Amino acid sequence: MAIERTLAIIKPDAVGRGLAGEILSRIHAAKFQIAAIRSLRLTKAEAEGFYAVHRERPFFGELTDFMSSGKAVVMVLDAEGAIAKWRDTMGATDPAKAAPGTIRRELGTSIQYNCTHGSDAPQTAAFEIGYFFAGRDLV
Ligand code: 3AN
Repeated sequence: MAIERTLAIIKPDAVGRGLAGEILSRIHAAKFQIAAIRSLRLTKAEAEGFYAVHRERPFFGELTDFMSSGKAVVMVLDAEGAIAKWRDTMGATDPAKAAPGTIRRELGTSIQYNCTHGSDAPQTAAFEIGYFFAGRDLV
C-alpha cells in the first residue's frame, strides 16, 4: 500500500477537555508521521466552508457552531493507507457504536462531541488538507 495523506482534527471538545496530548500520543503509537500541524480557532464561516458537503443536514448549524466554539488542532497525517487507518484509529462517528480501544469510544461523549475528525476519501483529503495548509507547509 502507498503512503497516503489525510487531514485530522482534534476538535474543540477534546482540546477544551485537555485531551490533545492524549490524542497525539495515540497518533504516534499508531505510527503516523505528522507532516504538518497547527492550532487555530475556526470562524463560523470557515467551519461552514469546511463542512459544506453537510450543509443540507439537520445538524449543520449545530456542527458549525461547535467547530467554531474554541481552539482545534489540525494536522496532516502520513501513513500507508492513512485515510482508512486514521478512521479505524478514531472509530465510528457515534462513540457508543465505536469499537473498543478507539479514540471516539474511549474519549468521545456524543455523536457531535466525538473528539476528532478524519477525511473519508482521497478527494476529500485533498480538499481538506488544502483548506488548512499551503504546499510549502508540506515539503
Ligand atoms: P465522520 O466525522 O465520522 O466522517 P460525518 O461526516 O457523517 O462523520 O459527520 C461529520 C460530523 O458531523 C461528525 N464528526 C459529527 O461531529 C457531526 N455529526 C454527524 N452526525 C450527527 C448527528 N446526527 N448529530 C449531530 N452531529 C452529527
